Amino acid sequence: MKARLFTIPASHPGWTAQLMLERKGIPYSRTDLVAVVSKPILRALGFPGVTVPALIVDGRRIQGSRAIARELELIAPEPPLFPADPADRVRVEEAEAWGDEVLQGIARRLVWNLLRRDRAPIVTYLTGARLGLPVAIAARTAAPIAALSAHFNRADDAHAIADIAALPEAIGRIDGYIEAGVIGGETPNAADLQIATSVALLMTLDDLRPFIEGRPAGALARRLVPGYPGHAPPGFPAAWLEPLR
Ligand SMILES: N[C@@H](CCC(=O)N[C@@H](CS)C(=O)NCC(=O)O)C(=O)O
Repeated sequence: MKARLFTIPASHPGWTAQLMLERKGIPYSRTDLVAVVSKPILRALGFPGVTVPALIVDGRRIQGSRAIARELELIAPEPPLFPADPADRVRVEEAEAWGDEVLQGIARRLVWNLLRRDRAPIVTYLTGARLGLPVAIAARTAAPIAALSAHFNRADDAHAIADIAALPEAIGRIDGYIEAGVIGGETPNAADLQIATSVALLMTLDDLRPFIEGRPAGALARRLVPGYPGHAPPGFPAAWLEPLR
């Protein structure tokens, strides 16, 4: 079996796809694309959409972290990413969908909002990147990429303020999933791997980490996603962080 994963450096759903491939023991190669430029490249590679993660496996093109989870489950059923019990599976799929549709966006917008105002930390998010060009050069082209990414992802200040205000509920929800045993078990499921990468990305921000790291959600991310790249010093206006106090 031949698998090739296309992602963007420090992409949280890209990291989810990687963790799933690794858990399944599927050998793969990884190509990191520069954000924004990734869109036409993915089209040229024959993918229907313009986002990562995107996977070519045995000639088939699969795009999206949730679609990839299901494809990998078919190709390599062990260890499972979904519970065998139908009711448990519904709960895991519901948590996974929330992680994809809600939590991912919160993390993505907050990071791009911060990097748009302070570009210095961008280089840290490129740690270990397989871009095919030196990280220092990629970092130098980062200003327009950060501005465009913030624009495409609607990472404006109004969204960032709302996203920070939504964090207490989001982290509480993850802690609730852990307490209910939906995620956080010994064998990570698709929802674990979907949610933990977004939490890991949020914890790269010094402004947010203190609010998350002592919580079950933070411990889950540390356990499942060690070594997530990126570190940004405080940068949000203090008033925005009021909901976290
Ligand atoms: N929610 C989808 C979409 C993922 C998504 O939006 N990925 C971002 C990177 S985290 C992307 O490809 N953005 C395009 C860009 O930044 O140019 C998934 O889980 O696969």
